[in-house]
Amino acid sequence: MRKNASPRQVARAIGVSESTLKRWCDGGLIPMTKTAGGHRRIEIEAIVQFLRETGRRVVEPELLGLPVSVGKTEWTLDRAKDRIVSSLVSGEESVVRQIVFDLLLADHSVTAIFDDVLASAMHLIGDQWSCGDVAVYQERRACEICMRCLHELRAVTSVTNEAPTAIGGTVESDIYTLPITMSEIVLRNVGWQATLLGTNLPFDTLAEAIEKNSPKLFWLSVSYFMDEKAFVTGVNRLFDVTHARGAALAIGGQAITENLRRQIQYSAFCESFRDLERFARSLNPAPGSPTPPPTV
Ligand code: B12
Repeated sequence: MRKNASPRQVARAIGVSESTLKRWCDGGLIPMTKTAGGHRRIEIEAIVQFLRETGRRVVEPELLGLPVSVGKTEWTLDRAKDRIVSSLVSGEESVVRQIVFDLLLADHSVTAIFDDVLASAMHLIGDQWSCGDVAVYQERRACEICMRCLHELRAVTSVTNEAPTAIGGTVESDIYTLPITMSEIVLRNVGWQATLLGTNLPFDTLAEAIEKNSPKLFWLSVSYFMDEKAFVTGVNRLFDVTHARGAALAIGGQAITENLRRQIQYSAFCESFRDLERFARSLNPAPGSPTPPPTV
């Protein structure tokens, strides 16, 4: 994915005249930067936000570094999920990228894309793996394709330096990358300076990260752990460290059972990324967004 483009490229990509686009930029509807040489540049992230808010269609997406087939198909979340399952299993990465950006540009929320499409798709692939219809390499390739898509989505969700900070990771022996990466993007999308520490991290270093960085929010994704007793002790220690700094601990993940929830302390248990978004907004209400431009 490219980082920015010229007004001429953006105008062609969204099917308007260059003078109209420059008027929108000068009117503050689309943030714009200038190079040292005084040339106007527009961040792809700003165009994606503008298209989502205005519902305008992209006509030449490749000029923005997006898949050439983006913006030509209307998707329901269910139909998108089914198409993504078959594309992930067969390794058709460009189809997965196209659908994810179609949904994003059609202004589906990031949490809907994660909870209702990508996570559900991976659940179905897990079921197909467990009954032998999908091979291990297909499941792993699907994870890699999803991760590359997530990195592109992360590239179009930047945050300001004033934003409150959040750090997160997974505990020792938990090597699942998708849920923790999705959590980071969900938090960045609602205005948090969220940084993913990584997977498979001992409790000692997670506690040290909280002590050294004093985030306002610490999040844990738990898909797997080796020893329940050590896990419970570890999470309660992290809760004490965050609580002592007036920060919050949000936790989620399919390995957190009802029985486990009764043994661990946390500020919020999140069944889904929608839950995480709601909790993150309650800690840091988002400022009002700008009004959309008149149709031309
Ligand atoms: C991909 C995958 C792997 C990959 C992961 C690779 C990677 N790069 O991440 C690898 C190879 C690591 C793997 C390993 C194993 N796996 Co596996 N894996 C899966 C699979 C197919 C998808 C997982 C995934 O990413 N899902 C997508 C995420 C986004 O969904 P999610 O985790 O459910 O998250 C949702 C909620 O829990 C919540 N959430 C989750 N985390 C968080 C965090 C926060 C902060 C918040 C707010 C919310 C939240 O929101 C999400 C959206 O709704 C699942 C199938 C499934 N049902 O998920 C099996 C599955 C989880 N694996 C399973 C098993 C058994 C294993 C192994 C033990 C197999 C083995 N014997 O080796 C090992 C464990 C190894 C280890 N140490 O971790 C079983 C678990 C059964 C059980 N309940 O215990 C499953 C269910 C497969 C199956 N159908 O049997 N696996």
